[in-house]
Amino acid sequence: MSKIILITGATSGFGEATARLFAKNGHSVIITGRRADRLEKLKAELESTYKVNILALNFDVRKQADVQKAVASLPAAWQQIDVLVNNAGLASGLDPIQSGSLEDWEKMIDTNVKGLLYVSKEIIPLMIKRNQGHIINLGSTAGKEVYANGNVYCASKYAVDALTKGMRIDLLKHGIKVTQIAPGAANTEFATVRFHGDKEKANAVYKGYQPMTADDIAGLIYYSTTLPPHLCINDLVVTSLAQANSIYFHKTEN
Ligand code: NDP
Ligand code: 8X3
Repeated sequence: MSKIILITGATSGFGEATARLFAKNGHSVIITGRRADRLEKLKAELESTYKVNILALNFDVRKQADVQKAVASLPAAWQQIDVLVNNAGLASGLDPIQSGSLEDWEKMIDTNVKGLLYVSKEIIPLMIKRNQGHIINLGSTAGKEVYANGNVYCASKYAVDALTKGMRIDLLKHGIKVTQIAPGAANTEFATVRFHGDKEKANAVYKGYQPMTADDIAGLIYYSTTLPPHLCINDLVVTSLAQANSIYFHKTEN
């Protein structure tokens, strides 16, 4: 049966790969993000390749009024959202707490924590009305163990971990599934964003081992939505074979 999926941050990485996979499987997808050109391009590509309905919503998850306006603009049929993938997020900087930038801190907290809340606040009532739905939050291994210089990014992902648990408890009686996917390192635009566009530093993050890809994570997000109605993955921590947790990697020299 075709479902309606809303994905935040579908212009790159996990979100884009997830949009492709749901579209490939015949679902209607609401793709969102700040880069309107990428949204339009992806919408056109998915509609023509998979003959599915794609709706693009261009907004910044940090702007509560814009989030509210975007969701309110959805035609009634599109408001029947079956799956919300709270994916939009970022790391900005990798500095010791004593020299971190306020601007980076605010960007991470406003996007990863407040943005996730703003979007959830608009979608949860629509799911409660139907007594069904599935919320999938992108946490991280960074939300399981803190690593050096990860401070605020880790804190924001610990918040996602706590919010996922809180949502799961509060939404139990409404028949809404809540899942956290907590990946380790995956090669997307994530590190380039973290290092403010420095590609050399970003590429170094993925050297000496085989990192996960956006498609790997999209596959798990998709899988979590294919379980029977009485099953819910609460928390799925996933890393490449070469990574044990936030801190321990097995990398080859070079
Ligand atoms: P990317 O940088 O490739 O994608 C991030 C997406 O988030 C983009 O589509 C971007 O869209 C969107 N986004 C960022 N800020 C905002 C904003 N203010 N408003 C709306 N959309 C926004 O990174 P990933 O795909 O790797 O990351 C996706 C999620 O997974 C994040 O939450 C990240 O923390 C998490 N994660 C990533 C891991 C990794 O190693 N890659 C591992 C564990 C978790 P746009 O810029 O167009 O707005
Ligand atoms: C992204 C993974 O290890 O860069 O959440 O924090 S890590």
